[in-house]
Amino acid sequence: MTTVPTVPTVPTVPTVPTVPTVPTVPTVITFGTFDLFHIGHLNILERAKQLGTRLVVGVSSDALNFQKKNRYPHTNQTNRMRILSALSCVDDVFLEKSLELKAHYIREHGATLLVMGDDWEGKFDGMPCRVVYLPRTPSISTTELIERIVCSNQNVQSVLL
Ligand code: C2G
Repeated sequence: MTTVPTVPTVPTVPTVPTVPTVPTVPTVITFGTFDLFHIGHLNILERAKQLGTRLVVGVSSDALNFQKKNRYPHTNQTNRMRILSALSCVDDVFLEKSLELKAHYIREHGATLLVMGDDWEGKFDGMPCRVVYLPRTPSISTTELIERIVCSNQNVQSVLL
């Protein structure tokens, strides 16, 4: 009888970094692709919402993602927007079509605080509102998830062949 190797288990939920103490504002804005939605995405959205009354999310379009990363997201923009809209911590979503339009989106949505993960530290300092970079959730990313899935799929294939 063939034994199927065990698929490596997903590590337990990574430690959630704490939110810096800043006064809350009426509208917080954040941006991202949020492809293959995972716990790191949920953590930053929940922490962003804690900093204000309303959280608006700019979801990078499929085309913008291709420009940034030279590949299309696995989940298309319509479904990524639907997933984000369904979250209780998210009040509004819109499509982010260009990185150059960030200041315009911030004004359009009346946001006074921009929240991003600290992998973007210093990148948005010239924006027309305050910017807070929150620590990323460790040990999880869309790229790592894809690698883990491919690896476990290869393990299963090698047994079946
Ligand atoms: N994030 C996090 N912890 C992780 C992974 C992601 O806190 N383990 C945060 C990122 O720092 C980012 C948000 O989740 O603030 C969305 O991540 P991505 O979808 O990877 O965003 P990205 O494609 O980098 O787009 O204008 C949009 C920007 O270009 C961000």
